[in-house]
Amino acid sequence: MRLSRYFLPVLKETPSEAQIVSHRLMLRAGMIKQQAAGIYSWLPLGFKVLRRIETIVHEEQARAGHIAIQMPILQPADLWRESGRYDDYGQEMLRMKDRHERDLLYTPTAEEMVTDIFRAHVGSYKDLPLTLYQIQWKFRDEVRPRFGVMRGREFYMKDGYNFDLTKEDALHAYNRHLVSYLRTYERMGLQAIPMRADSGPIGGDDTHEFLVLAETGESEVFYDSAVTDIRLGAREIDYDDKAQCQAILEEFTALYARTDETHDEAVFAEVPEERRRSARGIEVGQIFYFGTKYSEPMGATVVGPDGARVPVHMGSHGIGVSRLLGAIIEASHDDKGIIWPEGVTPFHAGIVNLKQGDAGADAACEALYAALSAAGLEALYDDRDARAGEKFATMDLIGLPWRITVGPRGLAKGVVELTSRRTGESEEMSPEAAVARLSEIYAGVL
Ligand code: 5CA
Repeated sequence: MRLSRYFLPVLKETPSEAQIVSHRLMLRAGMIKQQAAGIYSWLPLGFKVLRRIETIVHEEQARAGHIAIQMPILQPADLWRESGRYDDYGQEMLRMKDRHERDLLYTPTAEEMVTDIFRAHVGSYKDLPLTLYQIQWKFRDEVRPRFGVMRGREFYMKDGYNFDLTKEDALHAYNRHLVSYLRTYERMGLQAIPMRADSGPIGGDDTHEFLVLAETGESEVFYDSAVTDIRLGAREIDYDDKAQCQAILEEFTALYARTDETHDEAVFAEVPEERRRSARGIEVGQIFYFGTKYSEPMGATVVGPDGARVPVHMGSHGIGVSRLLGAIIEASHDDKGIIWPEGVTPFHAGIVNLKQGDAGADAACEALYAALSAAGLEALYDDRDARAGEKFATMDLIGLPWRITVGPRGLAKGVVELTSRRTGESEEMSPEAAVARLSEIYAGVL
């Protein structure tokens, strides 16, 4: 993409309405525009990152054997009356009527609708296990929408639902989700710690929230500092292997890590004092096991091996896809702007032409742009007729992890400069070597 033809409405001033750094940077980098409290338009740069995050979520769901569907945003109230949640959900649910005076609602989550799909089409235990998920807009009329996409009213969420014959199978689905979420967040350059939490309006006994530690997080958390040393890394995972998924869950949840809802001072006191931490965290996902809470009242049953009909065991599992943009920026920025992890960056590299209009520099930038593209890498080429300082400031603000700087002085020596946004370190090399280096870096990431 050539910057002169892109739509990147960066702001020079720091917007006064934004209280936390990720919200400020998303507005300044021209990623989002607020349209009403907690409701945003996604501008090209923000939309691109949202799509990258969404793609990682889809890939990891597919790897775990989960199947994508898409359910409607507007749902009939009658379905929600069957579970009792139409009345229970309270003011967070946005309700409306159509022209025939039928009650509709904007989906805040979708347990009822997915259960309706299941009961219409699945009747035998032989069709289980089954996990269906979607990535879809949700609406919750939050009392205090704030911090930009972090607590929106309209937000983008991955919501998945497992259907199993037995509690044991459903707990395997729970474990499988936990493992796949760990992988998902690590690919985004994030450490999200599973913490024992409270189930709220979704209900159920077992639930973990995934928290990214950040001072601006809305949740208060208590943990053993040793949990921050555990990584999933590149280990091979067989999602059908119950023992392996259970072992990983145990590895990640053995140490104390809880949100304030389930915090227990007496148990916490058993953690060695020097490892006891209380901090703040951003909740980027949550998994639930709730058994037959929805399947029983809604008649989602299957014929079991002995011929009798039994309600299925279920759980639901969410990832805050739009919130993740805020969480990643909170975890990865400096005073100049965003620093995107390679896994989610909107462009793989930026090209800065120090002397736009200089025939040699222009030709070298064009050649570099073409070579990166041929290598499967997308560059943002700053071809504006602007000062070098302004170009650098824009690149630093929007946070591309790598920048290639091209100017007549370097070209005379046959070199360009490759700069890491994270470390600020620069290295001179031939344009071909820069392309090769970036190909190598992204080969380990894509
Ligand atoms: N049905 C379950 C799982 S699919 C569910 O709705 N879970 S949830 O309520 O925990 O939401 C899932 C994730 O969505 C949360 O972990 C959080 O990351 C994100 N989320 C929830 N509310 C908001 C909001 N107002 N703004 C942005 N993201 C949100």
